[in-house]
Formats: sequence, structure tokens, C-alpha cells
Amino acid sequence: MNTETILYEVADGVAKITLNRPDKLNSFTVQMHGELAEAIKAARTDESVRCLLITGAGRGFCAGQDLGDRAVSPGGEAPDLAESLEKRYNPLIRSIADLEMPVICAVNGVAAGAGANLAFACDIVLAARSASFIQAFCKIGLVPDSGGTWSLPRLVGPARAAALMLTGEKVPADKAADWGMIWKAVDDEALAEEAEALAKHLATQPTAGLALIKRALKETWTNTLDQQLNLERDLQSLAGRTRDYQEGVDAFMNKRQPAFVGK
Ligand code: T3D
Repeated sequence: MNTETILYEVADGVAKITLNRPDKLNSFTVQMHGELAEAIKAARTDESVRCLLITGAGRGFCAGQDLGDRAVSPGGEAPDLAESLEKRYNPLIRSIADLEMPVICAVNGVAAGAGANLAFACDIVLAARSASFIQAFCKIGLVPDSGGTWSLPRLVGPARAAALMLTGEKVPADKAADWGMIWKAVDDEALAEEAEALAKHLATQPTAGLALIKRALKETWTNTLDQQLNLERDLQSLAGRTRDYQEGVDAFMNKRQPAFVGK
């Protein structure tokens, strides 16, 4: 793939996307959105890919919208931010939520604005101890977007989400892990290796089943218990028809290692 603002590589069943505008802390431009959308589509349509890993180059993960990517000045014409969300940020978050494979985010440094909320859209988030999360929107008069007003209250509860979104206070990685905002914080030097090992491991697992788990977890937020029980029944029915389910049971019964294919 020919890209300037991201790196895309596939190995061992894992597609790895590295946001790659380190001098601007990997903030989003229209071009980066386009390349990111292409890369996620490539991962989705490549049968060899069974896990996606997203990280950033340099000292930051992603500082949200590149504030210099369009002209905004006092008294000037207001940009169409609804269009920006409708055309770029919302499709990005939906494409991650709907991706039928686990998505791991390795937050290597500061994650601000839409950069933080991109991380929260992923299924498993690991962060370097030196990384931090900032709902920076309020400091420039904007509303948290990229699904942040949906994900953050669900991750940390309404009281913490409100304070973080109204103050823009920085949350260091260890505190983010303590609060359940992310899965865990790891030493800076260990982040890449640990995230890649996890991604490679998941890519060898029954990924069709993992995609169904992802669906159940997504729908639980709006379902009643009855609806969720019905959904579990339907998803289990699908899972029970996969080759990986047969393989998993057979491997267990015969005390051997399973060889899952993701179908
Ligand atoms: O607009 C729409 O389409 C709607 C959607 C909006 C989504 C959003 O994400 S809105 C929120 C946008 N993001 C921000 O407001 C965050 C702005 N950045 C910061 O507050 C700070 O940079 C950080 C707290 C993230 C990191 O601070 P620090 O001190 O570690 O680094 P720094 O020195 O501020 O930044 C390093 C460089 O990156 C610097 O460039 P320079 O001076 O060395 O040439 C800085 O200007 C640049 N940079 C950082 N963030 C952005 C950025 N350049 C453009 N846009 C950025 N968001």
C-alpha cells in the first residue's frame, strides 16, 4: 500500500497500522483519514489478517485533529465540522467497531482529542507508562467526538467522564488502567513487544468466535437482559457451526494443541 501518513504491514496474521506524522504527534489530516480508511479496508478484506494492531510513531500516539489542516481564524468562516465528522471520524470509529476481528491499540505516547477516543474504540488498549489521555476538545470550545461521549462514560462511569470532558485534565496511563479506561499500562520499552505478542496470539485463536464476542459486547449497552439472552443464543448458534469450535473441542478431548483457522 502506497501511504505517506501511516505505515501498513501484515505479518503472522496481524495487520499493523502505525500513525506516522510524528512531528505533529500523529494528528489527523484529511489525507491521514483517507489512508487509514484504506488500511482498515485492506485488513478487513485480506483473508490472512485475523487481528489488527494500531499504534503511533515517535513520542505521541495521536493528538486528534491537526488544527493546522484547515484555516480557522477569529472572524473567519466557520468550517463544516459536521461534514468532518460525518465523512471521516464517524466512519473511522464505525469501521473499527464493526471489524470482525480483535483490534488492539498500543498507545505509545500522548493520546488527545479524537486520538484518545480512537484508542477507546479499540477492543484492547495497552499503553506505555509515559503515555496519557486527554479529552482536549473543551480547551478549544469543541465537543468530544469519535464516540468519546459514548465510550468514556461506559469505561469510567459518568462522574469521571464528565470531569475529564469538562476540564480536559490529563490522565496518565497508570491511572487510566486503575480507572478501567484501558486494559493495562506497561513499561515503555515493553509496549511494542507486548502488544505484538498479544496480537499474534489472538490471530491464532478462533477469531470468528472472537468477532461474535465483540458483537455481544457491543450490543449489551442497549439491550435488556432478555434481548441479550436472545442475542447470546443466536451468536452461540453461529459459533457452534464454526470449524474452530469443532477443532477446539476435538483438541481438548484429545489433549493436543488446537489449530484454529478463523472460520
Ligand atoms: O476539527 C474537526 O474536524 C472536528 C474534529 C475534532 C477532533 C479533535 O481531535 S479536536 C482536538 C484537537 N486536538 C487538540 O486540541 C490537542 C492539541 N495538542 C495539544 O494539546 C498538545 O500538543 C498535547 C497535549 C497533545 C501534547 O503536548 P506536548 O507539550 O507534549 O507537545 P507539543 O509541543 O504541544 O506538540 C508537539 C508538536 O506537535 C508541535 O509542533 P511544533 O511546534 O513542534 O512544530 C505542536 O504544534 C504539534 N501538534 C500537537 N498537537 C497538534 C499539533 N499540530 C496540529 N494539531 C494538533 N492537534
